[in-house]
Amino acid sequence: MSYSEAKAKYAALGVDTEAAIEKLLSVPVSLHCWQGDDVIGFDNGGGLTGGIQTTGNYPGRARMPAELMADIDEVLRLVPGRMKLNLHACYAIFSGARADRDALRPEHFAPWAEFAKARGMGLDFNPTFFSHPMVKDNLTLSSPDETVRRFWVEHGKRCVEIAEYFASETGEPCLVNFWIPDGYKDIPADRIGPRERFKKSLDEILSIPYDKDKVFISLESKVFGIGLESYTVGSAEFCLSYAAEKGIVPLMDNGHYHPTEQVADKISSLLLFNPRIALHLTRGVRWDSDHVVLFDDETKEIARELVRCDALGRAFIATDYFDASINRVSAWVTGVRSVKMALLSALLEPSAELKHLQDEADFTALMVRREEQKLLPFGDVWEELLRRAGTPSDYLTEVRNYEREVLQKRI
Ligand code: RNT
Ligand code: ZN
Repeated sequence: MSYSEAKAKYAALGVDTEAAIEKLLSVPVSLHCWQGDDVIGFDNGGGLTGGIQTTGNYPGRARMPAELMADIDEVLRLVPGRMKLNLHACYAIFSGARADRDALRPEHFAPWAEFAKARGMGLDFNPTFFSHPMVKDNLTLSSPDETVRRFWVEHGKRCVEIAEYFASETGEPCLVNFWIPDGYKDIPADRIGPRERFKKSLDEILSIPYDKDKVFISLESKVFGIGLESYTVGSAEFCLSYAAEKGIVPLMDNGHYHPTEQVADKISSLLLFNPRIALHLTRGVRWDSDHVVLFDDETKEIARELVRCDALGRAFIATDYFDASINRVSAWVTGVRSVKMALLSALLEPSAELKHLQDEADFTALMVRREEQKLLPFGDVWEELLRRAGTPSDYLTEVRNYEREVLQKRI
């Protein structure tokens, strides 16, 4: 079927495909830089800690800034619409002397600012509270060791400054997301102590002045990590309450809840109490495994909620996964395209009619209409969008060429 026929089919339901395509192309998705190198970065010995894990050893991992940047460029060529780039502090680039995490400065990220500016992209940022010797007994901002705690508070402050630099350089707001791995493998004897210290540390970090129109600080909760199964300092309750009290942004990662919990269902509640929300889109398989995001029911329902709640302008949308078992560029592209496909399909939903059926309690018709919609020619609208964005449709061929020309030569 051609796009014009698809357009007519959607129009019959009152859906404007032109408006959907235009809207989708304008919504930025923040690309996580860490899919390209298995969350290793450039400032440490290469071991990933913090209760997260990449699995697989597919060849071609980016080992240095130039390789990671080249891979990101390849991804950008293969995904349509607006993008931001989401960096972690461990991706600092040192031209001269190295700086530890508590001494990072904007200059250590100047090549990334140049990279983003040259591509017309905004930047987001994350302090890195893992893969570092100052993580003591699996604790950072909640450590009872004052030297450790202060080191990480300093790191947090430096990262807020770097986020402000990114925002000034790119002219786009920068989301700086705080996630700490802190927790215990076994049943703690003191649950409130670490949380008190975490709260105090965050208060200290937030005490530095920053431009609230340019820098948005978010806090990401979690349920558990590997080796940290019994207790997580930054739990959902802690992070939501803290964000609400301080007026910062709550961030939900859809891998960070019990498997039957749905982030899609949580979005509306957060939107009623927070001007902004942030999301990490991932795919947990039985646990927070960070598989590549797919165009699946979970992702589609999250996208529908964002659209139905008219929240695309209030949500910071980012990807967050790491698969080292397949071509990493392909993993990146599949995940980002899935997010964008989910958003486009949400924009193509005749939501006014469905809401009406719900309010009329006509659940029979609601079910039938929803099932019918699954057969609409979504693929033709997506193909048209790719064509307009100048994005290749068959990205597997492109990825294979890149693998042959570039990735295989890294061995
Ligand atoms: C870990 C969190 C966190 C990280 C990144 C690398 O479970 O999801 O967001 O994945 O910061
Ligand atoms: Zn995350």
